[in-house]
Amino acid sequence: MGRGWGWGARRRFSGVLLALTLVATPALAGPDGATIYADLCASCHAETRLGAQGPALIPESLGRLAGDRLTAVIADGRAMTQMPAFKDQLSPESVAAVAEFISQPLAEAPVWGEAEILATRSLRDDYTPAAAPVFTADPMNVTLVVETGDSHISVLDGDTFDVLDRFETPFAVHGGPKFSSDGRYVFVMSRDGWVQKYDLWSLHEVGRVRAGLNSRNIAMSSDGKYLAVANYLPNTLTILNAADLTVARVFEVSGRKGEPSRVSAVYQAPERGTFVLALKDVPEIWEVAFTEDGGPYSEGFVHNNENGMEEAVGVEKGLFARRRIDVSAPLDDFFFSPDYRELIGANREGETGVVVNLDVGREIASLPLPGMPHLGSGISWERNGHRVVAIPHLNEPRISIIDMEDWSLVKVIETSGPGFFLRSHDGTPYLWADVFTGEHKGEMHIIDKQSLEVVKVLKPEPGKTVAHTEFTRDGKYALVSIWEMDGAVIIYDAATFTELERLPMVKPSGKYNVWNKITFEDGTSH
Ligand code: DHE
Repeated sequence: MGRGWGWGARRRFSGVLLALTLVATPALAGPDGATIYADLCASCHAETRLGAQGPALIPESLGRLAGDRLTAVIADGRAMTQMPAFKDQLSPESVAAVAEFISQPLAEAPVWGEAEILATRSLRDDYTPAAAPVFTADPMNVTLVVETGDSHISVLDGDTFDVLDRFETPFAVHGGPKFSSDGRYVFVMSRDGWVQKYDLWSLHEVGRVRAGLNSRNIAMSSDGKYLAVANYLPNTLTILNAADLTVARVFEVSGRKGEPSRVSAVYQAPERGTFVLALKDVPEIWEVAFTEDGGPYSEGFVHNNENGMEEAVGVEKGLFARRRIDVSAPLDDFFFSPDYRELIGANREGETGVVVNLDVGREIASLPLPGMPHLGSGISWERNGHRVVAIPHLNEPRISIIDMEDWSLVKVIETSGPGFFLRSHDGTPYLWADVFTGEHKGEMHIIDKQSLEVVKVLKPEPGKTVAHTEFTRDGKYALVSIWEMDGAVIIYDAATFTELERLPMVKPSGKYNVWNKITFEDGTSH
């Protein structure tokens, strides 16, 4: 299930499989998942189940891969990966036993500190940094397409849509890759905690390191020096030096009273010189300074208390000074006002969202947001002199539009199904909203940003998942994924919605334009 797991090795295994299966299936006790795992799976996924050439096989990583979906992967293998099919060698009972075994939590929480992280760090010895881009295309209009089907990223020339390079990524890339502010380097994260650095001028990988064992997302500091990695396992925030992928700091994440917590997500707040993260198991937000002198927090964090009086809230100073902000419930997902003074957060199981003013360090408003709001996909723009934010809901066919000045609900736009991603651009009057699940998963809604009406529904490939849009630097073209193994990226004229071209891709997911990302273009994600 990963690099290095060859067919030869699999054939060597098959000769002894019958014996192994018999050993693993005593007549009375039934098959023993642990023994089968040790015999057949550990060579790729590690005895610890934390992953090696193949991905980690622990509940945190398996996520929604449970029940029939999990047994199907073991029995049938995974197309376009090194994961073989075991159905000819294991009985359905043995497959179920090993699925049950890998679905159990690890007996002990693994240690993953600086030493363990550094032991995984590898820099490519065939990499030489180029003095200038090795291609003639506009480096600011380069667009990356993450192809999750076979763990690759295609690097597209945003003018001609030619593929400049296609490089291998770690398995299961999640979230948006993060660019250095000059657009030269990009950092990619996988759910197993691998962080990969790639040089967009040289079109070459620089190296990779495993910053966590199960990770959520990454954030790049605006000065390009640090990369924060939000982890579920262990309960840490890892801060890497972006230059060489060494460890700058590992924060053990726990609440004021020492309660350990996973990190929901981390983002950079450039105006504040901080990383902002939410704790998933404790009702706290953290702000961590990334400037050498602690920037605005060089004297420690202060905030205005309920009486409007300034008071010190943290004694930490300087680089990586940390401030804790209490919230009423742990936040799964959040979004910021463009000046990063306000954070809009939600707990996906709740019915409301909250607005936290980061300057004063407390909640200032609540919002009606039922139906699993996906704030991480929120986008904002100016409408009638007010900034509004659009938020999709993961299990309801609607998009909420909120006024960011008085925090009122402006409109709920009905769509044909629950969506995952929204995208727009200053150069277009429309926002593009997908439907990710259900019978209408092939539909893309085009919504007028001023009237808030759906003006068109595109159905490029009925029955297939059509999702995630990105624009070219000028906003003239929209790139949309047909999110299937035999998928494609469709190039649309963003003004007429005419399909211009299809680029064949292997389960393309997110797409990221260098310019739109590094300039925080209105309508893009963090
Ligand atoms: Fe994501 C971004 C959380 C499931 C594909 N997703 C994000 C971000 C968060 C998040 C916090 C923003 C991070 C960033 O870019 O820095 N995602 C979650 C979940 O909590 C959820 C619902 C459950 C989970 O398993 O973690 C979830 N996400 C998924 C998927 O099932 C998707 C569709 C397929 C996959 O790759 O796992 C998926 N998420 C994405 C993508 C982005 C993303 C493609 C980046 C979008 C962008 O435009 O920036």
